[in-house]
Amino acid sequence: TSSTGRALTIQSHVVSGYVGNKCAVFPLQLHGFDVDPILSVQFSNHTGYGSWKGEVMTGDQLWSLVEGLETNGLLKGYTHLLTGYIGSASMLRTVARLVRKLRQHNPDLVYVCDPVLGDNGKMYVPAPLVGIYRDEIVPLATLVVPNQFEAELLTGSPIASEDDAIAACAALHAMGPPNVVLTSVDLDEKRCEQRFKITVPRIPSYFTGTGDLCAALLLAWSDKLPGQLGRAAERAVASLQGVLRKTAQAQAEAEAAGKTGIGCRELRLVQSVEELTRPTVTEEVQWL
Ligand code: PLP
Ligand code: PXL
Repeated sequence: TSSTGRALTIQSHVVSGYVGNKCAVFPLQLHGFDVDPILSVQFSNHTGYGSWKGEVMTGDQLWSLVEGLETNGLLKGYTHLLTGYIGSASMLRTVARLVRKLRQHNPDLVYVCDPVLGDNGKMYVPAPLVGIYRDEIVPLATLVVPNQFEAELLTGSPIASEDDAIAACAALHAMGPPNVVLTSVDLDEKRCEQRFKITVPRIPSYFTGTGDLCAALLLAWSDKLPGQLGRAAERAVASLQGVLRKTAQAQAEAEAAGKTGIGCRELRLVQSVEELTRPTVTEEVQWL
């Protein structure tokens, strides 16, 4: 366990609402990490609103920050790197360079990679990013956390059954990462590389930022519970479900009060300190 973890997190920033770094920084701070955010985009709000304003960071701009940190000896202390939504090929290739540089400073750097490509059958980044994640990024990850659709894109195989999900995990392991967590797997049907699954109830609502929060929580709990990814995932899932239940309740209250804007759907993160730090585990790991 580490109370002195230092995490660099490269993800979206939204002024209003909770996705990307707005989902990662606060939970990681609650878990005792020094958190250094880099903003891969700075948008007014998440793209689910249909319109937004703001800027996308380029690979060159990212590298300039890296050089600034290095010049001042600030690149040395990182124990963790977390990456989420990255919108351009140049930025993603620069991330690969950055991982190698961070590992020169700290060979034990833990890299948690959410290979954000899309969800529910729809891509929301340019298509060439699939090959870059597969060939250049995933091989560098300590823990990779694709959702079902992202795992399908990265492995090139559809996931329709539990056997397919296990095969996808094996294919992702074969690319390099020692730890793999598939998220939001939705199947038609209802060993020392340890395999587990966690079955959770579907909360009938619509959320954004869940994947981002999930990746941050997996980072925090797997640091607290080293070598026990199943237990760590159990707590991450419990925290996530706690936040989503609280959010769904707030959404229902907003709706009852006649509010309909998409802003009412934002995660109630700041209101969920207890869920984030002391989750009640109700869905336990099932070992496969
Ligand atoms: N949606 C829900 C309800 C989830 O619990 C999770 C992950 O745990 C995800 C989505 C994954 O999201 P993403 O597609 O953003 O990675
Ligand atoms: O939660 C993923 C995400 C990240 N970054 C931006 C987004 C979204 C989801 O809508 O809009 C900018």
